[in-house]
Amino acid sequence: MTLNEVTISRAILEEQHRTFIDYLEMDAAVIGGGPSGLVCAALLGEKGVRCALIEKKLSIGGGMWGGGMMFPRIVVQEGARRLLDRFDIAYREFEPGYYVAKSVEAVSKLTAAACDAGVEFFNLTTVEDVMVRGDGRVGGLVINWTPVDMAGLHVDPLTVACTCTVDATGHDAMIARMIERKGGGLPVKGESFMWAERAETRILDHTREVFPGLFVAGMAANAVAGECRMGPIFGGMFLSGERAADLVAERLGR
Ligand code: 48H
Ligand code: FE2
Repeated sequence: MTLNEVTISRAILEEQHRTFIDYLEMDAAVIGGGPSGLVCAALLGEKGVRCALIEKKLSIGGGMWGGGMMFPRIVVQEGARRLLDRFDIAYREFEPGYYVAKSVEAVSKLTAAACDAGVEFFNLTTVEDVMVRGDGRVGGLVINWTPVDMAGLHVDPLTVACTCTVDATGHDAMIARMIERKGGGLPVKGESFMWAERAETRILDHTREVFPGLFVAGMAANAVAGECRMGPIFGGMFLSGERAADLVAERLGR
């Protein structure tokens, strides 16, 4: 057999176009491939929800790769240890209740779990707007290639429809802010000071449907609520992703 470059090109184009068309309508879209989005997408996939994860960057993983100040380690507290176990992420007990894991392993294992659960990944794709119609719900997303945005090119976007959307875009709570900017009546307070104990305890209450069809997870949940940040402890991100998956699944009747 001789390798044909055009066949290679056709394989990539046909496969990805079919997937894209398949996901023009979906149950759930998770925006952002950081820790909360990855956990949320993986667990939604495991529950049988047709779910896509949309990530604007080339790589999945968000702020987890860099650990704390570029030391590629994350800390997870007792309450979230079961999720390290569930996703087979190795860890060491540093002191009672403080578990330390490798950030590269954490990203990789969560990504692999989401792949295994059937989640489709759309990387290099930026959500630039949301669709809100007469029913007052977020019913779809307006997307474009990230390089179009980066180059400042005037290229109009495409649209996908989704029953539920999860804003897992981190500190900036990008999706919630889009609704706020357009006068949708969703106030985004912005995150407050570093206070790990408070931020990690309250994040689960902030992980909720903040606008019809829009759920917030991870740092975005705290940012919308005006809640504190927590630094490089990731238990709250994992637990918030899990909570968001439960809420979305419940909404979809799964
Ligand atoms: C598509 C987008 C868009 C868009 C952004 O920042 P993340 O890692 O988010 P979380 O909430 O899962 O995790 C937060 C954690 O990493 C962190 O920063 C912590 C715990 N900080 C505490 C502290 O005190 O600093 O990931 C968000 C992802 C990123 O990969 C973005 O590229 C992506 O969302 N994203 N994707 N369309 N419009 N906006
Ligand atoms: Fe952060």
